[in-house]
Amino acid sequence: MFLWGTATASYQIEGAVTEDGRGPSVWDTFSHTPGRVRDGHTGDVACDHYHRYPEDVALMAGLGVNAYRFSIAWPRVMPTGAGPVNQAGLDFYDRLVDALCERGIAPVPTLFHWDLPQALEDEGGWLSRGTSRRFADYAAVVAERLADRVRMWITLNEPFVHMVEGYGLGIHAPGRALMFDALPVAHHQMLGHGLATQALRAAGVEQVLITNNCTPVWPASDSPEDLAAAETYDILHNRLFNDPVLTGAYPDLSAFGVEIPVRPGDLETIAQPLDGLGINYYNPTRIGSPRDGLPFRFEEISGVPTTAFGWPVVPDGLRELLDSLKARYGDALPPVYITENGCSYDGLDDQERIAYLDGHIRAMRQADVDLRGYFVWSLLDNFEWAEGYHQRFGLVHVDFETQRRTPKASYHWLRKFLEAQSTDT
Ligand code: IFM
Repeated sequence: MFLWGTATASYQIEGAVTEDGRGPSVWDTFSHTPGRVRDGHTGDVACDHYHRYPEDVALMAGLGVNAYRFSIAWPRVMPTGAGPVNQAGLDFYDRLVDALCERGIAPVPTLFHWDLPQALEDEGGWLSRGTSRRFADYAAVVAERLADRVRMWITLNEPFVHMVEGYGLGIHAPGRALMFDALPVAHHQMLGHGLATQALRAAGVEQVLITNNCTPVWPASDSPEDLAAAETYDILHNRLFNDPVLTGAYPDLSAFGVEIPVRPGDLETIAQPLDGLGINYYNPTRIGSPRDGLPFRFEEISGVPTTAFGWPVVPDGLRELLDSLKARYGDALPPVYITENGCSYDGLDDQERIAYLDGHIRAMRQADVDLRGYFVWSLLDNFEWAEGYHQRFGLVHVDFETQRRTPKASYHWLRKFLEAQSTDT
């Protein structure tokens, strides 16, 4: 059955950050540090989904989706990232999974969507190899509780974005600005993915995926310098995270001048067979020749509409991306799930979002890949990281003063669209 779903993440919607034994995450620390998040917004309350999940599940049922991708907050389950398990935290996901199953909506949890327990960050976070092992231990705990009802699991969300924004540029938690010295974070996340996959399999899990944020990389021109820079950026953004998982090898990272700490056996652990590759697509990236000490420079994509975030809207980029994955990995490419696609726009009559979703769904259907699912980012307006509540990605509007949910025009459009689909598109 083709999965049609919506996607969210724990810190972006749950709130209740000190309730029922949850420990602090790097995002609690970061958002409470003045100057880090626009207007000092935090995820303390967010969409209050921790308490309002029945209403949110009802909204999904009304929409007609058959799957829901959410993430599990590691610090709810293990408040210090390791050691004692907080059963009350697990109970929340237990209730959520039951509520979804009752409505015929397949739960698709992601184990890590950036809210690392602060205690683990204090020991080096993803710069430390120990975090990979801790991640597998945590995966085993969650699977033990939920695997009887959850068929499909996602290990990591967007390890590229977490490495670059969290550890390279410091614009996301944990706020480290190490530039390319952040590259070990890629390897430790990949190793964590491999170890967690083994733990999930040992717990009897049927389907395991990883979700990568991918972008088609467009060279600014045909000049050899621009072409080489585009290739370098493609390695950093796409291949660094897809190659080891799908081919068991890292691409050539010499352009970044940093060694990654690979030990014997790591690549075999990382390249566990997968049941699908999750792809988050938002826009292509145009890259030109090196500048300012970087081996590439970003160039604006002009002549196309942009979202409220200023991101270029290029639906065909999704087809291009999927076809390029097939061309690169061939039979090693497992079934593909679009685990996120969406846009930020204001207003309830969000015709731009309707056009965005319609265009991207049409484009993905033109790709020559084994496509098995599509999840809209996002069900609700939510905490958009360093932008706080300023970027609204939801099919459902949230009034953050009252927590009132109001379905937007795009919600009603998607409901009709889904009604018209046969179950196995
Ligand atoms: O909100 C994020 C999400 O957490 C990860 N993917 C991109 C979304 C929009 O920026």
